[in-house]
Amino acid sequence: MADLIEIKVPDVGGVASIDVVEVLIKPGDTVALEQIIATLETDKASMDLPASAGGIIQQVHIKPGDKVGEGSLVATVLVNGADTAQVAATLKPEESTQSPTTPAPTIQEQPAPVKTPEPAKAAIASPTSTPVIDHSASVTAHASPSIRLFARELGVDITKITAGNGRKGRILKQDVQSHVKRIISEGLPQGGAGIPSIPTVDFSQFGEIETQKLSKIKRLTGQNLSRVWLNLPMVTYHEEADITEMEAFRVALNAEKTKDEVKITGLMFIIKALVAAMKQFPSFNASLSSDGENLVLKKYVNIGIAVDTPNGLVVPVLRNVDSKSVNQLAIELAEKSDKARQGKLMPNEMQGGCLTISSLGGIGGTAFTPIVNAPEVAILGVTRAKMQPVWNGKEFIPRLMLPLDLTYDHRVIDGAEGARFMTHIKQNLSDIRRLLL
Ligand code: CAO
Repeated sequence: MADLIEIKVPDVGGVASIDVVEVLIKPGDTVALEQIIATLETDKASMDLPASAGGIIQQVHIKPGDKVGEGSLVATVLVNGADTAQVAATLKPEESTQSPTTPAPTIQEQPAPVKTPEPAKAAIASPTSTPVIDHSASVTAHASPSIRLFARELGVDITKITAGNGRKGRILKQDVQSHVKRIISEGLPQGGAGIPSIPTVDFSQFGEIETQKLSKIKRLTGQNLSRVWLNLPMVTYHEEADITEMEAFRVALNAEKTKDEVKITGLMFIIKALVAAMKQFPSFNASLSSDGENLVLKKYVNIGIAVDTPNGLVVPVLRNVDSKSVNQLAIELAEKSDKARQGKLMPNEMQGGCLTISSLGGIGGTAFTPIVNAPEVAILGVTRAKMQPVWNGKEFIPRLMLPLDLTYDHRVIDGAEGARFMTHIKQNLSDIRRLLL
């Protein structure tokens, strides 16, 4: 027995336009009744969308970035014998009258007429706490709305609970309770609690003013940056790399390119040098567990690149950069930064980063103190290279010097390790042949 069932967006309180943030299913997946299949978001709320039928996903009709409304088709599910009984619970009585002996159709067979169960109520968790710069699963807490609500009532930031005891790490009530107990017993700061707020000032008393709404990206980035600032003990270490030879090589490479080909900027070599240093110092390719007890070491190397866009800062992630050439990285970054500036970057293209580079080199600067994109443990800042007189033991010679700034989480990286890491990057940039070693 088999039947095709449509899963639709339920009534979410009259909201007309809902953003699809994450789609957790693909054709061929088997889903259980009530399994979360997508995350939706409005201006005020984040929602887990449960499957209103269990079975095999035939087609997924939404993708991240789509806008949906009540009744929008989310997916079509092929429900087999056992699962039909599950659907029956959510179907109107007249919709659940199938013969239990009907064999499941193959893909080639004519599909059974599509039935639409009552859409399950979307699970609402409001307001969302998911930041735009979301590079780790730990930020996207897996918890049901009731648990999110429970956490909020206790003033707990649920993203601090990285792994729950539920199925697939889902956060349970007892996980929230244990987290609170730990905070109380250890006296750990929750972030921001008790900090006096900036006073509200009526600026119009001093002259003409205009109020502009911050973009969504700026608001969410601001929340994330404040959270990091309050939670991480950060140190910034400054260094300079002699890139005179690297720059000559880069200019020569670009001279060989046609005008349609993507040019190589120094950033590509910086990515390469950073990755080499991360391989040498694995604690830089890691995240601290929320209880501060363990370091999670990553065997993959994905690098986030901060991109300046008209709507604010976004961080697309270049994946598996250790297996990509300088040319491939240049092409990929050009594509991703174009997409970012057009606001077309998908949420999954901004996730999974291991370390971030914030390069202001195209603009200027001599040094700055970037903020770590936690739960990453460090961020590399880059400002503008300039010719400087460098003493070679006998005389001053003109060399192109690149300023680098490394901010790291001092709970994970100590000062000496930070200095060694930067020395490694500096040596590799000063003589890029070392990157072959
Ligand atoms: N020193 C000297 N020149 C530099 C340089 C540096 N460190 N970095 C870049 N340049 C030059 C490039 O070579 C390029 O020169 P040409 O126009 O002659 O080719 C020019 O500056 C512009 O480079 P770019 O910025 O377009 O390219 P990029 O690969 O260096 O950077 C990107 C790409 C996406 C990182 C950048 O465009 C960007 O958005 N930067 C801003 C990031 C930001 O806002 N960070 C702050 C975050 S807050 O922590």
